[in-house]
Amino acid sequence: MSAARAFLSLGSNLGDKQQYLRDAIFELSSDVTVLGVSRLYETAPVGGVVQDDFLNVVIEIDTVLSPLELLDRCQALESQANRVRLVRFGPRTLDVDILLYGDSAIDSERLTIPHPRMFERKFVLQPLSDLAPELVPEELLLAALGDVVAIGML
Ligand code: A4P
Ligand code: MG
Repeated sequence: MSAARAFLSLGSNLGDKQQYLRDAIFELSSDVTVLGVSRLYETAPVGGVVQDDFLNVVIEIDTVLSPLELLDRCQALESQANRVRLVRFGPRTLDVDILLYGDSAIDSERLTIPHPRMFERKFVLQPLSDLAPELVPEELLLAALGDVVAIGML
């Protein structure tokens, strides 16, 4: 299978957030090529659950994994980070979502690409625009939800 360029969103709002993000990228780099990492953002929680602020980044990768293989890999990273699913949209040590996979459009039981909520969320669009501004129209970025502040690099 030929390689595809994909974008992943990583978020954490429990424990040593920065370390969870670093570890996930380090782990991933053993089987995908990490092409870029956005700035690190501190972001207000979106989705209605009262919880601590998140740290969010977006990474760009080159991968020979299929979309479902990549999802399995992302979910394995979440389990490794001791993530326990208690509340939908609620606190988590690590959330890894596939935003875009080449120009694929997928709508299956386990996987929807582009990620269905990415275009309304500033914690996704702002870091994505660091890496690929051509993919993020200015109007969408302005209309997107949630406060985000760049706090440096991971
Ligand atoms: N799934 C379908 N499509 C995808 C995709 N493109 N990437 C399925 C990853 N997973 C995908 O996800 C539920 C199911 O979505 C998976 O089993 C997979 O088959 P989950 O990660 O288990 O559950 P979740 O994260 O609680 O739900 P979901 O729907 O992923 O939540 P979101 O939309 O990711 O929201 N606020 C800030 N500031 N920063 C954040 O990072 N994150 C969330 C989570 C809410 N608010 C936030 C943040
Ligand atoms: Mg998720």
